[in-house]
Amino acid sequence: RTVVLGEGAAVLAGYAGDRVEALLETVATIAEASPFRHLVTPGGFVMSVAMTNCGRQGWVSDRRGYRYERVDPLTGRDWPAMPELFASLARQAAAELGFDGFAPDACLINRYVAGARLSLHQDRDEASPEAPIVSVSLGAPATFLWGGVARGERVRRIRLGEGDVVVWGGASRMVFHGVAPLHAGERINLTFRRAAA
Ligand code: MD5
Ligand code: FE
Repeated sequence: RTVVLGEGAAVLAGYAGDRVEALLETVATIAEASPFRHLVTPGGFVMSVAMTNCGRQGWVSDRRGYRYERVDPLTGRDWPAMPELFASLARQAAAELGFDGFAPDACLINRYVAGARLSLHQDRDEASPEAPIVSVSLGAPATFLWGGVARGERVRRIRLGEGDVVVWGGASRMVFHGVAPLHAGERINLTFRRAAA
C-alpha cells in the first residue's frame, strides 16, 4: 500500500516486510563495530536520539557543526560497510517512486527510546540533493512530523510502524520534518542518503 504524502514523497506501508528481522540483526552487527552514541549539537545540546552509521560516509555532529565523515570519530576506523541487504532495499524503494539508480553512500541509523525525539529540521548536509532520502522504520511505532519547505508551515503528523518505508525526493526533499517524543519501547530508523556528489 502506497500513501502519497506530496510531490516525490510517499509511505510504502510494510514495504520492508519479511526483511525486518534480518535488518535488525544487521543493525546489531553494525553497532558492535561502530556503537550508538549521543551526538552533541553545535549549540551544545546532547541529542536524545542515539546514532551510528554505515556506508562510505557517516553523518556526525559536534560543537564545530554538522557534516559527513569517512572515519567514525568514536573508533578512528571507517564506518562499517553498507550491507547489500540495506542498499538493495533502499534502491528498490526509491525506484517505486521513479528515482531509478539510487546508490546511497550513507546510512544514518537512529535509535529512539521512550522520550527521545528529533526536532523539526531539514536535511541539507548532502552534496547530492537531487537524490532522494529513503527511511525505514523498525521496532516501536512513532509519530513523524512533516512540515513544508519553510519553517512556519503547517505540520502534519504521520504514524510510522515497523516495516514502513518512506521515500522523500524531488520537491519534498527539503521539507522540514521531525519525530515526536517516542511513547514507549525502542525504535530504529535507517535513513539512506547520497552524501557525496
Ligand atoms: C527518523 N530521521 O525517523 C527520521 C527519518 C534524520 C531524520 O529525519 O535526519 O535522521 S528521515 C526523514 C526525512 C529525511 C529527509 C527528508 C524528509 C524526511 N522530508 O522531506 O520530510 O529518524
Ligand atoms: Fe532528517
